[in-house]
Amino acid sequence: MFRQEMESSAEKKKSNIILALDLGVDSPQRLLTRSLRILNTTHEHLCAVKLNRQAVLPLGLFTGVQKIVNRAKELKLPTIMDAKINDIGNTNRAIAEYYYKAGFDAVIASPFVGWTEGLQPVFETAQKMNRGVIVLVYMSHRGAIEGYGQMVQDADTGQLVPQYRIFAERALKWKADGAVVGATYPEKIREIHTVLKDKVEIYSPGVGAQGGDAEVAVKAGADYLIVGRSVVEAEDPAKKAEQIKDVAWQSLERRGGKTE
Ligand code: O7M
Repeated sequence: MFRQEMESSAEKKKSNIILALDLGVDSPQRLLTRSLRILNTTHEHLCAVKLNRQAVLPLGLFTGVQKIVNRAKELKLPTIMDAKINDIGNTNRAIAEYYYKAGFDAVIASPFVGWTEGLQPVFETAQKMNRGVIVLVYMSHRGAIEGYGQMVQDADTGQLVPQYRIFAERALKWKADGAVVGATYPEKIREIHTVLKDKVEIYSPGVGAQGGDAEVAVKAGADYLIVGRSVVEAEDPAKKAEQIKDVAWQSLERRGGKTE
């Protein structure tokens, strides 16, 4: 359901850009006003909006953040809560339920906590409430290699494999609605894409401010690009969003679109 919502939003808007509404540290009132202003000016270039805990902390979930979620819904944009859920199952279940109740269409979760008493309750809650779960597979920052890139012993085969390959296989097995792979590592996108085989779409953050390139990331296999500072800190956020969208969408079309 979430996956279809994303696909139809992307198709309608001719955009595979997800805006990360990360506005740094400011007063709650100013953060809310600025968030809504940026959303209102950039929405036609977006296929979805992502919020992070850096917005939930100052704004509150059912007070400020929900206003942004509701505005996104009026603009027919799916919303993703980047909570990077990573606790025990009982806590994870409550966290997911709160975010879904606030209106989010999907949450992002960390596979490091595993399935049993880890992410299983999140996937169960998602199924019950008809929402999505996106899992991290390889993050965009340089330290990602220390966790996602470490060599680990595959419990099934006994062989040494990189952690991210196991996470990619879990994303498939768990029927995740998306996998996050940093745009800063196009070779990882390519490799993970061969595991996911278009059964799980790749969400790629790290374009612009972190050094990733939109065209390279999409060409490597990224389906959606998550973009924050390059847009929200631009002098003209709408123009910047449009520029990135044009590059990313054309690259996707040249690639032959998102194969089913
Ligand atoms: O474009 P930026 O660098 O300003 O913002 C990128 C956004 O993507 C920001 O909200 C990060 O929290 C998020 N992100 C990463 O930058 N790297 C990751 O590996 C994963 C995420 C993310 O979205 O996680 C789901």
